[in-house]
Formats: sequence, C-alpha cells, structure tokens
Amino acid sequence: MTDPLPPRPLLVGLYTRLLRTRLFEEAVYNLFLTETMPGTVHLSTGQEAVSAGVCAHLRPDDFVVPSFRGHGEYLAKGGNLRAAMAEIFARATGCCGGVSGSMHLNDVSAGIIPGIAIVGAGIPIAAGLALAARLRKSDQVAVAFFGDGASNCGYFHEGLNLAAVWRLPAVFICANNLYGVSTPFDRTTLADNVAERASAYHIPAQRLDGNDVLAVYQAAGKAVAAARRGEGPTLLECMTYRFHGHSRAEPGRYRPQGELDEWLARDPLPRFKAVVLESQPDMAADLAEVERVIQLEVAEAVEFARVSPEPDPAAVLRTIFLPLASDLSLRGSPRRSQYV
Ligand SMILES: Cc1ncc(C[n+]2csc(CCOP(=O)(O)OP(=O)(O)O)c2C)c(N)n1
Ligand SMILES: [Mg+2]
Repeated sequence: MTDPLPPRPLLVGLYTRLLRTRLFEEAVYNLFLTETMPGTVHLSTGQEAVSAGVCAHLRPDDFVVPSFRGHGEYLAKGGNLRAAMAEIFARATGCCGGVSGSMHLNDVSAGIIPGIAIVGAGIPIAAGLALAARLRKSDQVAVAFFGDGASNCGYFHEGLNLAAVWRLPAVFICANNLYGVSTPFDRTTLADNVAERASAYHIPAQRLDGNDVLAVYQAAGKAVAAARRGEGPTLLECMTYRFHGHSRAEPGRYRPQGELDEWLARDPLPRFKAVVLESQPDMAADLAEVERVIQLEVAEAVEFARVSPEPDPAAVLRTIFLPLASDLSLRGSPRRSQYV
C-alpha cells in the first residue's frame, strides 16, 4: 500500500462491509451446523475484501450480478440483511419468498439482480445490463462477480468480448480462490492466471491481492470510473481464499496441509483493522461501534427469520409459473398467457 488511506467515513464503510459479511456468514454456518437452517450454503468467508472493496464504489442504481457464492456481494452492495437471512432460513419473509435459498439472493431496489447457480452465467448478463445502461444513456455501471472456475466457461469469453467491442460500462471481478470445488486452478488452466486472458479482448486487467481491501478498493475505483466515463470494461483478478470448503460443512480435505493456515494469516479483516489502527489509532472506537451494531443486526435478523412464517407450498408454483398459474390445466395443454 503506497497510496494514502481513504478518508475516515470510507474506512468505516469498508470495515462495515467486511464485517457484515463475516458475521452474517458465521451465523449462517453455525445455524447450518446445528441443522436449524435448511438447504445448502456456499460461504465466502475469507474472500470478503473482494466484494467490500468493489461495492464501496457503486451507487444504489448500479448493477451487481452476484456469483452463487454471493452473500458478500449482496450485502456489500446494500442488500437487505434480514431478507437474506430469512431467505436462507426458507421463510416467507425472505428476498425470494423463502423458496430459493442462499444462491439466488437479490434486492432489485439495491441494484442486485438474482445470483445464478450456473457458473459464469452472470458474466454476459452483466454485459447486457451494461448495454441497457448505454441505451438509456445513463452512467450506470454493471459488475459481474465470479470465480476462477467460471473463467473456463464460454460465458466468460462471450461476455468479455461483447463488452469489449461495444465498450460497455461493465466491470468483471474474478475472485480467484485457487479452487473450483475440489479442483485446483492449475489443473484446469494452463494460463498462469485469469487476468492475462483479458488481453485477447483488448480489455485492461490486473491481478491483485484480493485479501487487501484497500488494494481492491483502489483498483476497483479506477475500473468503475473508467466504465462510467464510457471507456469500456476492466477485468480484475483478486487472489483470495475461502476458509471453508466449497459448500455446506465440506471440510476441504483436498487442500495441501498448511495452505489454509497460510491464508488465515492473511485474513482480510484483522489485516485491514491493523492498517487502520496503526495509522489512525483514534479510530478504535469507530470500529468497535461498527462491531457492536453489526452483531446486533445479525442477531436481530436471525430472530426475525426464526419467527417468520414458512412459505405457502403453493408459492413455489406461483413464483415459477406465475403467468400461467391461472390458466394451467393438467388435462389440456396450457393456454397462452397474456404475459408470455
Ligand atoms: C455451468 C456449470 N458447471 C458446473 C457447475 C457445478 N459447480 C458448481 S460450483 C462449481 C465450481 C465453481 O468454481 P469457481 O468458479 O472457481 O467458484 P468458487 O466455487 O471457487 O467460488 C462447479 C463446477 C455449475 N453450477 N454450473
Ligand atoms: Mg474458485
């Protein structure tokens, strides 16, 4: 870090984003282990600096297309924490009415479109949202979050190419956590890294320390500003690591001994806190206040979710087949809906 620290409110904002995701996911993990929480979860614990550093630059009307490991992307962009907790609890008060679960968190009012479980599929969607912004002559920016594994999918190449040739206001954020499920990055990719692939599309790119929220913040600031100015897309490859396994309580036994410990030593939260307090010791009270508020916020969200009603089973049909629901006949073929 050579640049001066951002101003204090920004430091508080970054810490808030980091900690909100950390404590939210800690609560989710513990509830999952006690079987209080149904379904599956893909935790981003350890990777929080990527979403925190990027989303600190985004306006509410900018778009984020989260990955399936998207709790941090949703929360850092300003998604409603209670609605996310209730969704993972499968409660009617969740952001998808409780019928979806962890992978599709969304809050359209905060510019967060639903996360998609198809790896990489959000990349061309972000290009499409960026095209919509261009056609509307707005200065909105669309950001796609995805993993290293997604960079081997066709969507990655199509999305980057389209955004490049039309100079769309898109930013592509790859959280390279070294694994796609249990397969190491270097077993699936002969290229040294993801960032170098951007040169095939004449897109500027950078590989950076994704556990350093200030480094992410600086690089993302340039990328978002360039997109807003109409200078086209950027790819950032943020090197990071998930502290948990791929999903649920999977222990990640495929990782070589000592690797997790190396990354735990680079945990983005204590690292950021140490940098801030070293240069501005009087911010200790500000950070402690953030910790107090978020602990309460998460505890309150768990309680809210716990006492919320379960969805009406018919809601599954209503939300999936909404346009056809009233026309649906099991004997005949469904009539064409006015919405189709
Ligand atoms: C198109 C597609 N292929 C395979 C899968 C199964 N799958 C789910 S997550 C995952 C790994 C994704 O790895 P990466 O993009 O690096 O994201 P990470 O899990 O590391 O965050 C795979 C292969 C899928 N959901 N979609
Ligand atoms: Mg990965």
